[in-house]
Amino acid sequence: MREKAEAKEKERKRTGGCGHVITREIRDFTRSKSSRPLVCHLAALLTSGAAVQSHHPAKRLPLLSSWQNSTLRAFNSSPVIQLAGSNDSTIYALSTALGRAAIAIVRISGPACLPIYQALCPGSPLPKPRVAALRTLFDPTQPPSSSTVLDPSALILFFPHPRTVTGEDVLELHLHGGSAIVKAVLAAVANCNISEQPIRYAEPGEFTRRAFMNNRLDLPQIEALGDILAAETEQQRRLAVRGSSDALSKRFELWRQELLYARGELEALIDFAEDQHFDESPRELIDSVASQVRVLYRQIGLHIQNASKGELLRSGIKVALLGAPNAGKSSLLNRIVGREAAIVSTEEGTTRDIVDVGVDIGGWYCKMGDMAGLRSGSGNHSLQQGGKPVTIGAVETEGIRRAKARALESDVIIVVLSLEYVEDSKSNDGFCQLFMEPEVVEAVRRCQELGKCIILAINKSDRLPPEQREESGKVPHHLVTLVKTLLPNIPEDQIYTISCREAMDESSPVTDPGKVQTLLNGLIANFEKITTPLQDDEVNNNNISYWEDAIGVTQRQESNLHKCRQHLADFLTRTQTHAKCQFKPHLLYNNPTETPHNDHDDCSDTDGLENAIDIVTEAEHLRFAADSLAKITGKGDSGDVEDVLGVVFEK
Ligand SMILES: Nc1nc2c(ncn2[C@@H]2O[C@H](COP(=O)(O)OP(=O)(O)O)[C@@H](O)[C@H]2O)c(=O)[nH]1
Ligand SMILES: [Mg+2]
Repeated sequence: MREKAEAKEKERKRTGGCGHVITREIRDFTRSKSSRPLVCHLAALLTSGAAVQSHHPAKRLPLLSSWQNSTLRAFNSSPVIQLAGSNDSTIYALSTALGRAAIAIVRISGPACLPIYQALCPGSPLPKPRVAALRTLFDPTQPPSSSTVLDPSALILFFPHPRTVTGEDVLELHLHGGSAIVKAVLAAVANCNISEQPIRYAEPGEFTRRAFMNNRLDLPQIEALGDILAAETEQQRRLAVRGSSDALSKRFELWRQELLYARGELEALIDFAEDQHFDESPRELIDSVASQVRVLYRQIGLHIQNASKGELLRSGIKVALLGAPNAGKSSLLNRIVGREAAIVSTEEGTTRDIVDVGVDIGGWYCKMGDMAGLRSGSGNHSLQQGGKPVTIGAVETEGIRRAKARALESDVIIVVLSLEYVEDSKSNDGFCQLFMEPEVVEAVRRCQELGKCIILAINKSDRLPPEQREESGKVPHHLVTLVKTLLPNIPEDQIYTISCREAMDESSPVTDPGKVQTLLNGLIANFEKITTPLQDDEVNNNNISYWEDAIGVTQRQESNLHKCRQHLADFLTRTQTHAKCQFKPHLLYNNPTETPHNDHDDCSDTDGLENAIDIVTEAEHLRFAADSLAKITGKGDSGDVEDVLGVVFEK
């Protein structure tokens, strides 16, 4: 039996772990200590502050706080990744926008920065590093003279490597921004003709790519850089600025190290279980690792949820204007965006398709969708609010279908109801009534079922009798009661009365005519609510900043977090399902492609053998999880940094 186990172990080592390729980090970790008992090995980690197995549950240090420092030291690997295109060429590009401007900046990066400077500014001393100096730029192909001047007073900055944006020597030429000057200087840089030092115009994203290659930026920071350049609203700017710090990258890397450490513990169990006397049973060790993995699992789950909140800031919050025809949806959109984005008409069904308008509301970017009004009716007919039958054509029917679908996929729904006049045949007079189209009520209920954020605007408040309007700042009680009869779950503080007509009156002495601004303030409060990060009080208690960083998780990072979490789930399911299983060292040497109970004859003395955990496979789940995190940061042995970079740089 022993011989068999040794043969298997030999094979396992040969393949780097039974076809499961043990990462270099793990192998170094486990093998470097192989001459020492596990106990010593763990004791060494303990002295360096690591969380190690303890008999006393209370003595166990929590994974997230205790694994941080020591394991980072133990595993700190910051591989220099060799990427295609990393060579000795010097690249240059116009870093400012094309077109006439006061200043244009040409940036040059690579080993030929100094020779290029000497060719453009012959005889002038190189400016002190990082100190701007005025220089005259000359055509490098001709002897310098007054007739070969390209720019009489350019500001030059030289940044010697490695502490530069790309990690290479960088030269910045701040030119007069005329397009002829820019063109002449770009041509001159290309003509510097420095032997054996290729100089070429940079590919899109190449400066950033070099920054990554030289460990000046990591992938999450590069993604945030894209967000910074694309930010149009205050919230997008804040999100991008947060992302540009390396806080998230450090967090992902820490988690990866923690998983490697957890795997290291399991691997050590595989390596030493047979030879060493453990004062902690394999079951206890696995339970301990599982409980730590569970904390990480929960934390990653929260990061995924917070990522979708960040996506609301990045891509915009989808807002739908839902209501019956003529309620004033298009009028409200126009009041909000401050221009006639949608056609306003008394003719019902004017808005047939969705009119999507991007708008910045209080710093939040929203995609405001004006849609066809919903109305009911059997067959092709519907009762209009005036009671007259109307025909709903095929186009309007499609518009209504789209409107309902858009509401269901929106983050926030503004339900526009309206106060309409109803003729009183007896008194030959009319009175004002809240109109609630059954189709609208039904659509709102469905949105409520999906947990959508709903805000209700009762439009045309100018039609209310003056005595009701004087209940300043409050929605008349009878209107709230009416709404509540059909939509009991709408909170009272989410009901507003507005008048788009009054809001149009620019000469009004009132500060918020028509109370559209009040409605918008309510909308902003909802935006704040839906974008506030979820927190886990057990992790980083009360540290809101930690969770605000989590909002910066991009879609690419989120999808890798999902994969990581799935592997952790697999690990937890397996180790929990087999909570009562037995462990035998020889099982730990099994080829993971074989099911453990294939070795019945080897383990006939083991109770509950069918339930035994194949520890190598479980350890593999942790490696896969760690690899998913490596793909986020571009670190480790995940091996597909090029693919990841491709995705990031495509943007
Ligand atoms: N009295 C009054 N009429 C309004 C108000 N808002 C909109 N309307 C009118 O209601 C009609 C329908 O407006 P519209 O915005 O096209 O409604 P939609 O079908 O919901 O998009 C138009 O004649 C508007 O002038 C308001 O606040 N007060
Ligand atoms: Mg309309």
